[in-house]
Amino acid sequence: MRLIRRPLCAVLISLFLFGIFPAARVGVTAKAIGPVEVREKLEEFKALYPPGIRWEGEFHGSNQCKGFARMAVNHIFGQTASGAYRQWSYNGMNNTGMTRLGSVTVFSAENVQKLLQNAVIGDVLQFDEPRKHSMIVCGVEDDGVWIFDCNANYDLLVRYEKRSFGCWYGKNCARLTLLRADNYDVRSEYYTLGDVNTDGRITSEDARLALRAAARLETLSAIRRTLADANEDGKIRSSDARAILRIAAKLDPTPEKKIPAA
Ligand SMILES: [Ca+2]
Ligand SMILES: [Ca+2]
Repeated sequence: MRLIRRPLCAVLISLFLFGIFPAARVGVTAKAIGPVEVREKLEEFKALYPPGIRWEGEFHGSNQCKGFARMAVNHIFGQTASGAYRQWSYNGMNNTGMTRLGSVTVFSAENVQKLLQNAVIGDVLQFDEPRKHSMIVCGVEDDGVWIFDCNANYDLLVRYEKRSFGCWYGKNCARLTLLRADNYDVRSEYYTLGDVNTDGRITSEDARLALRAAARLETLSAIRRTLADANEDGKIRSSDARAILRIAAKLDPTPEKKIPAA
């Protein structure tokens, strides 16, 4: 029996030394998460902590707005590969499991919109000292950003609302920083043709946006123009709005075509 065990041990030791076994253990990264899963996890979190409630809890050493935002981020993206809870500093420079994407120091609507032009659902917006505040980005539109946060008005209330890019104009703090979980794979985002407002569903609201764009009452971003051109003839006309409305009313099937977000 010993004679059989020894060669077996030798094989196992060789495998270990030559890195065949450790390969699964060394350099492990947290599971990559795409925007579709982020959206689902965020909805799950919003159901647990719905807008309007007061949150007076604590999350691994953080409370108020930051504790709430950290709790949401760790719920969506999980802990880091080494098992640490995701964390960031108020100035956005000292982070765990988070990447700083950029900052602005002058809070004009233009500067904030520029900072947010590549922001996606699940990113974090962080104000620096002395009036620090943490927020979760839930979507960026042409005229503002959807925010999910807690204690925005020193009342511990959870809020989900659209705020204009200029609403922080004149804010007395050092900078506003955009951060993203380091296991976020934003490139896996795809939109369905016809989903003009990119909320994951095709409804009459998408048809309305396409019709407004056709009548030049609405200026759509490049990706939304692509999504609004339902018949893919390169122009946005009322016929596109009609096609989208038919899909919304289930008279036509949902298009299979997916448009990459980035
Ligand atoms: Ca939609
Ligand atoms: Ca068209």
